[in-house]
Amino acid sequence: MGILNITPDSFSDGGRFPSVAAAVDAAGRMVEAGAAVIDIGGESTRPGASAVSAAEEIDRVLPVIEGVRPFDAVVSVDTSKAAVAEAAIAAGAGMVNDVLAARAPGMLEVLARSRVAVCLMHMRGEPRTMQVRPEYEDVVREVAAFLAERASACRAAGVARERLMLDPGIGFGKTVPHNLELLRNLPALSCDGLPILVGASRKNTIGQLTGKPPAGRLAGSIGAAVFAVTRGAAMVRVHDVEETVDALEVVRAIESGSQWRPGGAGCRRA
Ligand code: 8Y4
Repeated sequence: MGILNITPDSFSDGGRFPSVAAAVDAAGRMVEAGAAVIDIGGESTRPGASAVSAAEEIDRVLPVIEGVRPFDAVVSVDTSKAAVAEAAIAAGAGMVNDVLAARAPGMLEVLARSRVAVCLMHMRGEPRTMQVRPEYEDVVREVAAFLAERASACRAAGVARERLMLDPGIGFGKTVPHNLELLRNLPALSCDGLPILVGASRKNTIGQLTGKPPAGRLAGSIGAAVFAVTRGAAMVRVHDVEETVDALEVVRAIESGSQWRPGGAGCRRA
């Protein structure tokens, strides 16, 4: 899953609205590099980021969804708002990536009325305050219990289990040790075998471990992605698709006893 943030400071062409063409180009490069999913988000979830109205979020993401839809990848909309999810689904999104795990008003109903895939992510607290001394008695059990409860809520609302993915929410109300413990225990997070998505790319935990600013976190992020996939993650959410796909392809070739042929296309875009 390649990350495409559509906020006024990303892809800005100087005006009030971000450049749709630049965002669509970036998505095309990620698909070319092997992304199966493009995650399009119009609201920053960073601590201290200002809230965005549903109408503003729709204005930001809809033209990009329409531009990315023709590509050979699933369009995911990164939103917690029912109205944004509904508009994105109508515009062709095939997945809703919801950091609130369908707790916002109307979201369960929108998801139930659709046929899209859904990622349910764990967040402790809310973005503004979530990093203020997060505490758990047993982070793995608590995150697993939350994800199981949200998966049940979705199924009770009419979302088939085949449409669900779970995500521990690396960095969302967790210390570095919490994040590492979650990564070490991915299989324990998967309530009856639902696929797991992991997003650690360039996050603060990678920075803490390497001492690097966000721009220097590529190698650390690849380490986390490779670890997550070898420990059972079905998908990783990353900024650097080409580099991560290369790393994962080498790992896959080694693990499979190598189906590789010189000069072949490898497994990329299989
Ligand atoms: C540098 C780079 C600093 C990235 C901070 C960040 C996840 C997610 C986000 C995740 C799922 C982020 C929308 C936070 N993280 N969705 N979204 N899983 N499913 N921060 O881990 O990337 S946004």
